[in-house]
Amino acid sequence: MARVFSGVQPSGSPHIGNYFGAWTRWATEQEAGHFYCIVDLHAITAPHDPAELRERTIDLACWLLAVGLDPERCTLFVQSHVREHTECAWVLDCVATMGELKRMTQFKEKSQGRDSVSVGMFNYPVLQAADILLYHAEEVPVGADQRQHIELSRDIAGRFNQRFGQTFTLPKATFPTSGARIMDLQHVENKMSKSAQSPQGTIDLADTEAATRKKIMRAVTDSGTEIRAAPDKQGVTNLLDLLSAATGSGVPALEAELEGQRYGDFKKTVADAVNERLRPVRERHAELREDPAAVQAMLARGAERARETASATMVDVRAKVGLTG
Ligand code: AQP
Repeated sequence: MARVFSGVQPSGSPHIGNYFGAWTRWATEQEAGHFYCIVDLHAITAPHDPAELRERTIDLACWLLAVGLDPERCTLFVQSHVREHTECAWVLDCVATMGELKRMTQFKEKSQGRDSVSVGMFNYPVLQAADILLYHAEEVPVGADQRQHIELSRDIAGRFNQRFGQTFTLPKATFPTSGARIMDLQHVENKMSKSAQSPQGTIDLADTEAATRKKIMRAVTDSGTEIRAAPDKQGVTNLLDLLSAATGSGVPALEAELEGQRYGDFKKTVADAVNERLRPVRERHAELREDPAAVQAMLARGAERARETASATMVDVRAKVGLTG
């Protein structure tokens, strides 16, 4: 079985893009040798409120448990609890190049329009490489937006191995068949995101069923009538992808099933499917929120387990690089 690592930032309210793009596979494929991480150090690369970050970290852990991650079957932990991540990132910073980091499209997008951009935001793909490489992950289940970062991790690992001898496993990204890139419901050219400008375009896991329905009913479509996936029908294509992710049916089968339906009825079908899928997750999340101390204790145990692997990797890395500590 492949070793797996994947992470999520506690940088905002989690949404259905996170859920369908990454988390559903985390829950269904989890087993020993899988590491799932709340990457809080990534969340401080942009301006943030410390109290909010603390609160969001616990809340995110509750969502991951609610989705079905089982700390007895996999390792769930918080990145900053395992100091080896930052140490490894520094070593990899000395292997990565400015040129390759400058090519990262997510950095270009996220830094656009900001007066000042932190060094952390620029080199966070290197910290992400450290996250993955510390656990010798072979597979990284992510949404399509992360493809370039995982390729960078692979390049950095290969270069390190060439320079210092075989140390790191070369990871590869894996993507879901549907829901790999859920788009914003109002601005369909942008991916759905925690930091989206319009809350109407993003369905948060924490939204009520009524709010979810309202957002889907108001989703941008087009002036046509056909329910089919096509490059000139981005809104409809996105809703079909969402329905496919929520129901497990393929898009061609859905197109055949929905033929002749009006957009309004189609949207109702999508809203019902999404709400149905999220109902048990939302209910379980509300229960877990009642005992934050238990969640914190579970995260401490996860960090202990993660540290065993991460510290063994760093012993090897230090020796390979020539550090005497
Ligand atoms: N719209 C999306 N569709 C499919 N997958 C998505 N993911 C994020 N958005 C979508 C996947 O969710 C996982 C965790 O993402 P993250 O929180 O670590 O970072 P992100 O990709 O930067 O997510 P956001 O929502 O866009 O956050 P902000 O706005 O804070 O940057 C990843 O596997 C990601 O691919």
